[in-house]
Amino acid sequence: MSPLPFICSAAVQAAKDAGTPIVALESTIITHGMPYPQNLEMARKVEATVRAGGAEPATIAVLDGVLHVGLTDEVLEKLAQTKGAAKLSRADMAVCMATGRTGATTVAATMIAANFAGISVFATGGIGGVHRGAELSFDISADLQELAQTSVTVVAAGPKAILDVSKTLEVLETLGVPVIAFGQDAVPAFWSSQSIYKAPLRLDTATEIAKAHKMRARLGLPGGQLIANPIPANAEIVRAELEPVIERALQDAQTHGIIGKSVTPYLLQRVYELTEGRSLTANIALVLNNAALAAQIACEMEDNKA
Ligand code: PSU
Ligand code: MN
Repeated sequence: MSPLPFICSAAVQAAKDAGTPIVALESTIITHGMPYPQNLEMARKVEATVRAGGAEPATIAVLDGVLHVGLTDEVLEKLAQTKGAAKLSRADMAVCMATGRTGATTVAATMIAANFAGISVFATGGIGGVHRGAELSFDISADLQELAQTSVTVVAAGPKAILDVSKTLEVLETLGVPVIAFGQDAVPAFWSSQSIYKAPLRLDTATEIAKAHKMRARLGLPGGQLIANPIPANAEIVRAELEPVIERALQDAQTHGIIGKSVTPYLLQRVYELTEGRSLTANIALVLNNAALAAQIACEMEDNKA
């Protein structure tokens, strides 16, 4: 057994031994972000997309107290149907492991595990950020702090549109996190490819993204990069259509007194209901798109090791 408190799946271990690039994947999106069975379908397709891109997927979760880097299909299937899994961020991981429980990793916790396992690229849907009304609720995702301190390049479709995108960008700037739009000037907004905000940085190739990641390390800068990869145009729900839906979901959350960790899963579920499932179709499309780019970046990281 590994002296470090995590286990690599046989496939991930083989990739490590062979020097195959690896892409980390989170599990909260499976347990708290999408309903079954679409979550399982999504998880499988994301893994297949990473493989098609020449990298090995490593989905991360804590199962009965053990941190797993890479899940077998059987485990993935079980996790997708688990009702009581905890949602693990930086604050929760150690307690979950110490008490032998099962939990899914958020962006923050997945970054910690990936870094620990020597994986530098991670694909997800959207990162957590500053919630609307945070000036009153103080609800700011731990994902932002994690990006500031853990050296993993995270490929996402921008901050989730349920958030305050402008405040999220401000906090990321304060924390010194590079927000890099991929192939366009605007920050993408999760279900929509465009927001009204110009991204602080833009890169157009996976090669440059990998180079920038390594340059940060050479400069001794801690922390990762956020690659904001727009949802493909044919899958997006445009902003004008989505905004009233988000407003309504936010009102409902307030009426029902939803706070803390439950806010994001509640809002995603409510937007899903209010768009009659279209938000989920878009969510799956953007995750797949991010997985493909993450695989390219991971391959580039390996190529120019120097
Ligand atoms: N991306 C998705 N769906 C999700 C998430 C991301 O497409 O459910 C999850 C991620 O795990 C992210 C979390 O870290 O939502 C943010 O939660 P919070 O706002 O409570 O920090
Ligand atoms: Mn929160």
